[in-house]
Amino acid sequence: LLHSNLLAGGLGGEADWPGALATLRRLEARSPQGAAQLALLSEMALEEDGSPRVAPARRLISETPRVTLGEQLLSPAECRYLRSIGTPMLQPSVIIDPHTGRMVPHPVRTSEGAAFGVHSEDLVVNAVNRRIASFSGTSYEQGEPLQMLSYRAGAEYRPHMDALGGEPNQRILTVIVYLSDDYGDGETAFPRTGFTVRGKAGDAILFRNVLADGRPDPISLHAGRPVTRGTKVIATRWIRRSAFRYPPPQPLLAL
Ligand SMILES: O=C(O)CCC(=O)C(=O)O
Repeated sequence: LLHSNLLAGGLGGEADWPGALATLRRLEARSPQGAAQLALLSEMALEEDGSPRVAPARRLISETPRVTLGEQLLSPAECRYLRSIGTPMLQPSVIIDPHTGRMVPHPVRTSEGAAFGVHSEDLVVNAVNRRIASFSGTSYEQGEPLQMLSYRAGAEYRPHMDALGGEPNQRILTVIVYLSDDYGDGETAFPRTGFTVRGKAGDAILFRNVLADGRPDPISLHAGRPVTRGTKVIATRWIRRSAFRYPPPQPLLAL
């Protein structure tokens, strides 16, 4: 399974979607997880490289901030699948400490989160990421690992910007996909203009984090309002200006 993930993601070599699919098919009979992935993939209309054959529909729902809605970007089965593989990996969410650059828990973000990184980006997650790239008019390579966030009653993500201070390869765009909708309140809010949005499960929103000159756009300040009932689950993909690379391991940074 890991081999097929790496082939699809192009880690350690050129991305090879047909090779990744063939590897997964060989495992189908003895791996329920592989079979579940193939069942979901068979419902997607994909190009040879795993990207969608038809670009997802987009609708502008706010001018300031400029927010685009992708209705039913993910199917109910895809939302269920992401929740089922992400939930066992959930950890308390962290933020980047601006003074030390380290990831630390903080009351600004009381959700739990999981990242589908190198080892856990399976072919379904990979195809979802390629669909997000098509929806946002960017390349698959520009995206950071897909993150799942889960907010129980009382949890929130207070107003913040996704753009990073002093980062040359800036997070220019954010895509949020709603993976559940049976919860109270918990809207995504843009407090500078008062715009709020709460997608149905499967819907996605896209917004820009930087101005035309590349500096962080203050209008992109946004929050996940406190959830009052049930569990809100979303998937977020932060999209960089150019291809995203994992930072070098800590010991290299300290040299
Ligand atoms: O929970 C939300 O609606 C907002 C999430 C968010 O701010 C983010 O993922 O950057």
